[in-house]
Amino acid sequence: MIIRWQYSFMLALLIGFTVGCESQSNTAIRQQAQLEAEQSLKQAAAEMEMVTAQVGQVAVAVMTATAGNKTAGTVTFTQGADGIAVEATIRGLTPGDHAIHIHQFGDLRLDNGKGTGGHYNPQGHDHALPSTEMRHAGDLGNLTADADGNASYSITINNVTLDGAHNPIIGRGVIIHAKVDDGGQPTGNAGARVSQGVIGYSQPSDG
Ligand SMILES: [Cu+2]
Repeated sequence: MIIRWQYSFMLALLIGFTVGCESQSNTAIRQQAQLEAEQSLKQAAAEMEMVTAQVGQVAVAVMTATAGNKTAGTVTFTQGADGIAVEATIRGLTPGDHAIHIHQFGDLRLDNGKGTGGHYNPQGHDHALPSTEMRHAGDLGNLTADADGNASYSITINNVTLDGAHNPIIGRGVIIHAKVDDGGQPTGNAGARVSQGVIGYSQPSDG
């Protein structure tokens, strides 16, 4: 009799314990799943916010002449929803076409522009003009100077970001060359570097 009572008691305890554990662990799993779902939602929202924040962000390269040249001006990079709008306003060129590239380094210590290294090409593509999608990330094509040596050039690119994960360009160099970029290998036969600048964050305008 006593044995049977003890046995029933133990059984009841065991069942109670097992059920308790199960419901406890189910609750824990549910809570964990909920937590994870909330976290991934929050992360997605944060990423969205970051992309939205980057739209409208502007970077600028102030271009100065290399030794023996007088080519100068500005190149701005504005992040839009569909890519980066590049706008160059340059003076002091010889009339005609001139290559414009993003080069690897933002190092202007050499007065011949060579401190900026080669073309910015993180994906290891062949050199090409912007009409070719697979090209150096820094291949911006050519700007055309008028008879007075002034050039305005606009191009929208989506193979780089200002400071995102994909081919970031902030802190890198911009070079304008003496000659036209003919799209040839390895770097378009564009000749000497007549103007150099570094891509930096622009001061937000008050307006
Ligand atoms: Cu170049």
